[in-house]
Amino acid sequence: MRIDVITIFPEYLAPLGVSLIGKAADRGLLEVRTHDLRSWTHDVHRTVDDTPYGGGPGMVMKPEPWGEALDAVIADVAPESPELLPTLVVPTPSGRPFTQAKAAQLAESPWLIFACGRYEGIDRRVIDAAVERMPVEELSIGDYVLAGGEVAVLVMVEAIGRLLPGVLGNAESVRDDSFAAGAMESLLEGPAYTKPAEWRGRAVPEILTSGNHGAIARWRRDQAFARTAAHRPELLARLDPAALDKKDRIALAALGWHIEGDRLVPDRAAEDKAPDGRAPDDFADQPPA
Ligand code: JFB
Repeated sequence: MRIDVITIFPEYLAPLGVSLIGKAADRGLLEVRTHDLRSWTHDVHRTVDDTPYGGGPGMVMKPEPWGEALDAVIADVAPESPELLPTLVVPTPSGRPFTQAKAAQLAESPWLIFACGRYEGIDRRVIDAAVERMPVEELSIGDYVLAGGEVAVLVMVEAIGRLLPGVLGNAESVRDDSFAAGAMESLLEGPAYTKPAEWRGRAVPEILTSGNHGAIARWRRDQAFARTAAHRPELLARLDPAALDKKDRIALAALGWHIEGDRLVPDRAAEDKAPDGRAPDDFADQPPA
């Protein structure tokens, strides 16, 4: 996979040369090129922003440097594959959610271009024009506001990169990850343990040292249900009951969830809330303030 990143802060992308993604690049599994947007400006101040039409706070990124940057990066296609069309990824707080499924989809693309905005974002016409030339994905990494797209690109490239063939060792399969398509699609991973078997008086759960691989898999799945019920109950609500076996249903019943028609629902949705609106986990240990 080839990845181009256009930004006014190329040094912000330095982490892509380190660790998992850096090693994958060293091994030729992906190629990351970062580009300074200001190299496509022509004024002495290398201006990339201007005041917003219609007024309002902040600045907006000017379209001209972006247009020239995208023209240049797209034209820099490898001679052996002249028909190759990149997908343009634009991180933005108003984008569609960047999910594990989206990471897996983008990992299938041979060429991604990431456009990092700053200020209040990029002039809309840049994206509207790009849509007529290539697939464009406007994506958000979560419901909070960053100061620019660079950190979102680090997040997305790491999530995509670890899915590329050969990047993870066989020992670190992505199959059991939280959100992985299949058995973990709507589940969070349970706890992990390593040696020593006892640390500061705390023993590793005995089942994990039993050597009974069937029982261990069952215990791990039960732990995943418990973790998901506690931290992300809305994920349990989208589990497909048809994909649940008898032991799954027993584990979920113990956590206060049952099947109603073709949906999984909490036993007592309204009553599960404390009168002051706190979730059960919040009042388990402490009295109300
Ligand atoms: C991404 C960005 C800004 C508009 C823009 C460019 N989940 C996320 N939160 N914030 C961003 C994001 C993603 N992906 C994000 C790109 C840009 C934020 N900004 C700052 C602030 C307010 N409104 C500029």
